[in-house]
This record gives sequence, structure tokens and C-alpha cells, in this order.
Amino acid sequence: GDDPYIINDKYFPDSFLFGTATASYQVEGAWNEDGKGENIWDRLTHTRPELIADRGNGDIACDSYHKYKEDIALLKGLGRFANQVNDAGVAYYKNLIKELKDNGIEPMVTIFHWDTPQPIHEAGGFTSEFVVDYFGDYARLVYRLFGDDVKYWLTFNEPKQICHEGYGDAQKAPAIVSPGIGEYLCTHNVLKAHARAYHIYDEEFRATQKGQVSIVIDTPWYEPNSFSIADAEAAERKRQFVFGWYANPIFNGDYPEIMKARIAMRSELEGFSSSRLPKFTKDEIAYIKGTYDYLGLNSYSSYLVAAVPEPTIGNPSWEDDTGAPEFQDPSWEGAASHWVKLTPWGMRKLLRWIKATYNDPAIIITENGYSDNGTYGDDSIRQRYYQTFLSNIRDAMEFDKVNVFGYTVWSLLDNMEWMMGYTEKFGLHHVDFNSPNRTRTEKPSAQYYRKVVNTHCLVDSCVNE
Ligand code: GBH
Repeated sequence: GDDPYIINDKYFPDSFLFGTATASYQVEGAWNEDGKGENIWDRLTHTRPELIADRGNGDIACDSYHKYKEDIALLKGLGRFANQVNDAGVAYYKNLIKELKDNGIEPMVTIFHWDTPQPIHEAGGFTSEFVVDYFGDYARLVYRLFGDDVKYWLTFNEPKQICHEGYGDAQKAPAIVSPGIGEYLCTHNVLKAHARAYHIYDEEFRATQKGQVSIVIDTPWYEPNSFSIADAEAAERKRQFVFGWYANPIFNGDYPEIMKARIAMRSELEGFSSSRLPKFTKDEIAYIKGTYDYLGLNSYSSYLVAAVPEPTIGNPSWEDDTGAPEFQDPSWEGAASHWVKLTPWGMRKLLRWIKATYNDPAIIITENGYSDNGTYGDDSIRQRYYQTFLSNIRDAMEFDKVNVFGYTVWSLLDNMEWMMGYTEKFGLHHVDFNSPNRTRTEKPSAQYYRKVVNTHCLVDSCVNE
């Protein structure tokens, strides 16, 4: 179990869930059909197309709003998707969930994957506390409408991208530039909104619907660049600023001490009269702590972190607050997305660290995957990506006793890759975005994944533990 490149030949448990993931804006299209309202990605891609690599948008995307039955047939061929109440929208999701269940597929639903309604954003969006009430009402509605058929709920997908990228460095809609300020306000409200949605389920639905609620938190693994204590501390600080920012309030209570200390210290030197990191009251800490039944984890890759001198005081930023910049080893084999490297060993370390740091939660890996640039044919490297990552996941289960109960590949389909438009493709299925039909074609790695799902085994012959 010590060599990350030897493939684990133990079966995954019978109860282990395998699946694939998609997200509504990235696949559905039909952006203005049937009374659907405008969201922040519609607005960004339509008014600032120059921000998207190929000026692409999600107006049609994979047209899954119309082609969901075909998609579920593909999925079955192997084995998540995600304000005014829109009747056609409700019908779409009812049909989608029914079709999944009719095909023996367990739906795992993310309530919010980044498509904030534009009017909510205009009113202040995630930097305003009113959003907590709106999100709670929205969660209640989706539990009521779909909760009889959905047992696995996730409130938010990747809050760090919503806040850091959406309000810090403008790498995601709504592309607000408020580094070191807006992103902390946003996180404060996202955490409260998550907790609100969790408590609503607990108080109003759990007894009858008997499902589970959690959040998806994303992080790469941060490996110290050397055996020095300073590098180890820098890497741990980075983990706390990326993952602990969200996980610590939910699993342990309140923001990580290191964040509170560093942001207060830097805010004071910058001349702020109080810390840029908002404070939770005692009651709020208690309200947020424990709002999980399991953990949804998205992780694709690893980074290295080396100790650096304290960044000079200037304009506030989350990056300088971390005091721990990241980089990658140029020798790591990479995907079309520059941030995705074949570092499967990082997955096992990450799982072991989460178990130790957050009270050994039950974990489902909700996203992991490999991107190409549209060339299809031989994608054996994607197959190797799944195999080596899953092997390290199986090692973590076997040798480190990490409680992992499922894995879903990102993604079922090539799709609208946010700022990268249609230039990076994570699908098990190629989608021809030039054909009005949006023809889906299986990539060879889908055959490998099918075999894994069917056999619960990563190599040709597996043994029982
Ligand atoms: C996921 O995020 C998203 O949930 C999903 O919607 C998306 O399609 C999928 O990734 C694939 O991209 O350019 O170095 O600043 C994954 C986590 C973290 C990946 C931030 C991109 C930017 C890295 N994301 N990261 S960098």
C-alpha cells in the first residue's frame, strides 16, 4: 500500500456507489425557454464574452434540457446533476429524477452549482445576508418537491469558487473584484445559508424523507516542497485557507485559528479598524457546527507549497493572507486544463488528512476527472487517471481506514467549462457542439469505467480483502 503506482487489486465494497456528475448551467442549455429566469452566467457570457476563452456560453450547451433521456441512457450504460417557481423547470427535474430512478440510478442532487439568479445578485447576492433567507426558502422548496425521491443532498458546490473566484479574483461569475474583502463576506453568508438549509431539512423533512444533507468542498492536495518544517507549515496553512475555511466551521466549529490570526494581523497592518474576516457569534458557531451527514469532496490534482517571506503589506488579498503560494512540478504529467496533473498519490494523502482533521467523516468523492482538448480516439491517459486515482482511494480505504462510500466522475459529458468555454473537455462522452443534434459519442475510457462499475475492480482480476 506504499507505492502509489501499484494498482490496488481489492474489490470495492458492494455498497460502494459509482457514478458520474454534471451541472445544470454546464449542460442544460434552453437558457431562455419555458420562462427560465436569467442567472449570473447568462449575464456574464452575454455581456462580457471576451472573458470566456472561446467566447462560448451555455445558451444551448449539451441541450440536455431536451436530451436528458438520451443522457440517462448513456449513464445507465455506465451508472449527480443539480425563484420564482417555474412549473416547466420543476417538471424537467421531476422527469429527470424519475427517469434516473426508473433506470436504477440513485440521484445525488446539488442544490446550487453557481447559477445565482441575476435579480438576487443585483440585490447584493452572496455578499448580503438576505441571501441566507432566500437560500433557505429555495432549499425548502426543492426538498418539498423532490425529497421523496432524493436521499443524497448537497447544498453548495465548491463554495471557494463561488466566493474566491466570484468575488475575489473575478475568475467566475459574477466576476466582482473585491480581493480580501468580498470573498470573506461571501463565505460568511454561504456558510450560514448552508447551515440554514441543513437545519430546515433536519426540522421539517428528515423524519419523513430520511435522506442525508451535506456540502461539496473542493481542494487539491497541498504537498510540502521539502522535508523542512517551514514548508510543512506552509502547506498546512494553505490547506486551512482553502479547505479549512469551509470545513472547519462545519466540522469543527468556527474559522481555522490560523486564518483568524493571519487575517487580523494583516488587516491591522493595512490600517483596517477590524479584521477583514467577519466574526461568527457563539450562537452562529454552534448553528453551523455539525451541519453535515457526510462530506462531498471534489479533488482533481496536487500542488506544492514552499515557505516564503511574509508578503509585503499592500492591497488586501486572500493569496497574501495565506502567505503560502502554490506551484506545480513541471515534470508532472498534465491534462488539457493546466491545473489537472496526474498526481494520484495526493488523493490518498488528502483523504488521510481529512479523516484526521475533521473527525473521520463518511466521504463521497463527488468530482474527479481528466480533461482533453477535443481530440478523441485514444484517451488511455484518462483511463490511467481514473485507475490510479481510484487505486489510491481504495488504498486509503484499506490501509488508512478512511470511510469512502462513493465516487462520481466529472463528467458524463463534455460541457460548458465556465471561463474555458468549450476548450477543455472532461466528458466520458464526446459531444459534437457543431452539430445541431449535439451528438454524443463514447470515449474509450468510458469502456474502462463501465468495467470498473460492473466489477468493482480496477484490474483484470481482483481479490477479496
Ligand atoms: C469543478 O471545479 C467544477 O465544480 C465543475 O463545474 C467544473 O466543470 C470542473 O471543476 C472542471 O473544471 O486556473 O490554477 O486558478 C474544480 C475546482 C478549482 C478547478 C479552481 C479550477 C482554477 C485553477 N476548480 N481551479 S487555476
